[in-house]
Amino acid sequence: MKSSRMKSSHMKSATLLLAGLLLAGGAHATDADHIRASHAWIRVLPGALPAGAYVTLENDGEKPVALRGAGSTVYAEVMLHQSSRAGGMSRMAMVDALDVPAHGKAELAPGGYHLMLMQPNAPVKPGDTVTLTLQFGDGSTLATDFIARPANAMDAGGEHAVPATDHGAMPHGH
Ligand SMILES: [Cu+2]
Repeated sequence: MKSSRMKSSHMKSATLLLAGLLLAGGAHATDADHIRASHAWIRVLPGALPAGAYVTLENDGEKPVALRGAGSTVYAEVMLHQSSRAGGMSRMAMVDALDVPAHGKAELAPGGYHLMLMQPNAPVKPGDTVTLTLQFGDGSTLATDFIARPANAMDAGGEHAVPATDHGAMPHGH
C-alpha cells in the first residue's frame, strides 16, 4: 500500500518534469503559434470578379510576424494586395508581406490590405465557409475559416454587423 503510493508520486513528478520540458520547448514557437485570426471574411463579387479576403491578426509574441500570403484548395491563386485611393482613383498593388507588430495587430480590411482570391474551382456563395491557409515569414501556417459575404458587405457580419447602409454604389475593387 505504502509502496504503491510512493510509485504514484514518482510518476506524478515525472509527469511534471515532462510538462516543464514541453513548456521550455515553447521558446521555439513558430510565427503561427503567436497569431490569432478573427473577423475572417470574404467579399464575393458577381461573375468572375476576384474576391477580397479580410481578417484581423493579433500577435502575442515578442517579435513582429510577417504575413506573406495564403494558400487555398478552392482558389487557384491568392495574392496579398494593398488598396489605396489617390485623386478619387482606387488602385491596388501587390505587396510581399504585411507585418503584424509584436503585441499588436494588423487588419486586412476593405480599402486597405486584402488577400485577392482568383479562379475558384467552384462558385463561392454568401454563407459558404472557405478555409485559407495563412503563411508567415518563418514558413509556418495557420488554417483559418473565412465566411463568404455578399458584395455589399463591409465587415464580417454576425454580432459585429453594422446595419448595411446604402451608399448608392457597388464596391469596385477591394
Ligand atoms: Cu486586390
